[in-house]
Amino acid sequence: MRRLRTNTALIAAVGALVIGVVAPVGAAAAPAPAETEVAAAAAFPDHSPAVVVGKMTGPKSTSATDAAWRVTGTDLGIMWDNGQGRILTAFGDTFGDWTGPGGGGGDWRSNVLLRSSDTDLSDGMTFDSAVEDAPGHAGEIIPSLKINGEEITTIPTAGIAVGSRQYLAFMSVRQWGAPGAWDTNYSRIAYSDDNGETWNSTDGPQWTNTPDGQHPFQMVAFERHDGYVYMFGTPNGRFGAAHVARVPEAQLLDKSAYSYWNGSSWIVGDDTAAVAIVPPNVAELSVQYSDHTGGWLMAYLDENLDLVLRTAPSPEGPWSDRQRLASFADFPGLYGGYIHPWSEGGDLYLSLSQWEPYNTYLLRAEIDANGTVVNPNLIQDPGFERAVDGAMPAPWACTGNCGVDINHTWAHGGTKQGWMRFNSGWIDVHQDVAVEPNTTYTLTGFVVTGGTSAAGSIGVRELGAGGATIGETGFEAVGAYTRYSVTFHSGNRTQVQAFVGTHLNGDRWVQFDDLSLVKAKEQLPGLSVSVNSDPAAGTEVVRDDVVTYKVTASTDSATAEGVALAVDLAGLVDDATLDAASVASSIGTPVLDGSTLRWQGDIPARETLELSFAATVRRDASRTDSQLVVVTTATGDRAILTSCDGCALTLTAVHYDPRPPRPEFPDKPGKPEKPGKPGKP
Ligand SMILES: [Ca+2]
Ligand SMILES: [Ca+2]
Repeated sequence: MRRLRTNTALIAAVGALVIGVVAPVGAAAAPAPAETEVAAAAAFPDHSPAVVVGKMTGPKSTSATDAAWRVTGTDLGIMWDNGQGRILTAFGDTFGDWTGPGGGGGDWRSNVLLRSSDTDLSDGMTFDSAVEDAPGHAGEIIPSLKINGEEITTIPTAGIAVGSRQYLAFMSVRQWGAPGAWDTNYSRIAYSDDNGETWNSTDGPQWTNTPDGQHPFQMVAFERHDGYVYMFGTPNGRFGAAHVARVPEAQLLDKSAYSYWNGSSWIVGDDTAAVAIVPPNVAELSVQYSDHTGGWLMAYLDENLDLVLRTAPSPEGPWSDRQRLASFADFPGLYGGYIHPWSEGGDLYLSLSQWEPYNTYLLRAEIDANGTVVNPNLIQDPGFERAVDGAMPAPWACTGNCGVDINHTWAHGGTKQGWMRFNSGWIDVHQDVAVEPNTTYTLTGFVVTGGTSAAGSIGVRELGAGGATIGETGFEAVGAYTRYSVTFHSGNRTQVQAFVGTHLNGDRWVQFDDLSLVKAKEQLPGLSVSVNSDPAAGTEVVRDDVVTYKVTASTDSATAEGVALAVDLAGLVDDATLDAASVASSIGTPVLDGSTLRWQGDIPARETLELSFAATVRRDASRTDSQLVVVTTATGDRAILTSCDGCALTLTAVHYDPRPPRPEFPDKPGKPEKPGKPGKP
């Protein structure tokens, strides 16, 4: 159907790729990307820096819009602040009975409107209400004739509030054409004085398309700034340039009050004066004035079918080079990419559409104060969309039985997701990730499970077989796709292995999709702990031996950090006697709490806490479990544990002293050896 891309279009788009490595804007001022980022970009062309935060619409979406309002398949998601504490979000052609792939199916509405008061976008975007035409059914807010060749549909392109009035620009689409092409009749502004519940879609200003189909304001983007509403525009379809007009915000419905940028000045009332401010191909653009950069941001779908970002000091430009936010390679069939108006402080949230499964996703990218895209997703092929068949694509790898499903009803995003399945033992899917040392990161993924319940986890560990876990978060029986996150600190590492894994108590499967590993917004200090004993772990000891233990803890913080240590001695004092007088620490005072030695306090910057104690092996040690086990756990008020060497430390008590007898206390002679078998003749 309409925006469907053919395979030919896809191949042509890939062949025409010109962006290459993401180009920084204002290169002189922009800091060089970290080496790991450069290496990642070089190793994996078309990598998408933006991450999937949540699914906005349809089945498995954050607010289950399919069940709530019969919004099962939809696209676009054009968002604006209604000036009353809510985000209004307009969607395009919407189907209650979606048959896909792409737009199509029963219960068709040309457009719908959902409202959101969600201020925490970091965990996805929820919707509170919809404009309904029946309970539980989102209604069409702008009617359309639904006659092909006359007016097949009416599609929202931009929204803005001025005072308590809501304005929505829409295009009257005469007919859909070849991939990326369609013909509009006109662009018009509808308005609502009841928070979007009802709309006047007939009386607002209208920009009728020209006979050649190249009128430059058929699809528009709105942004308010300095008393004006700026209206950025492109012709119908995806192959035109961007232009800009502006109108005093109180005169938004007065077409004669609009002025058009002609390259040097604003020309009132003459839309033919408008010149291109961004060259083709610009589609489905979205523009925001950013307090973070003190400039303008423009997101749109470019001719490579990537979602890109440009920045400018003023609406008319000059606009920077493109930076990729999300690629066709990672998000096949992507389009749209509308900026959430509550994006701030370097967070750039966008609604991205995917043709299959014909729904919208909340993406997050991060920009610095220059508008340069920074802190990209370090997971490659995060949604498994680069898989060419059912095999797990590199750089993903499996321990055990795993693969990729190609089925949009199973995937969280796009049409593919990872799976693993088996009956017993442990299985996991993993990817090595280059990281910067002493840095806080967050790993996130969407997981759903089935079959016999068992403990699973998503996390990071040391590279190599049996690598120690650095950080993880657990899951068991997960009935619907659920978002799991774990924040960890890289410590002294330059690589970690991200994984999703599960134990198995019987037939069990786990599906997972849309993983991300990014630098955390809040950088936290790392806490390193190590435990040593004398004699060392693994040594055999005998009665009356004295074992001394030393626990050290330090952080990489520039300030004092609150830390709590718990040294569980239960596995020691059943075999040895703690020498209470030996308990000492370099800072503060440890407390013996039952069989747990606790220390709590602040470790000053650049200082190391040393906690020590000693125990004497009892005569009956070998008649107990013979294992002298000391287990140490550590937590920080802010600091994250990065390593815990020797935190499970074991020595073994043996009955007979394997060493030569000491002359002053000779052991009893042992049993005489049995005579050996006589040798064969
Ligand atoms: Ca939220
Ligand atoms: Ca996917």
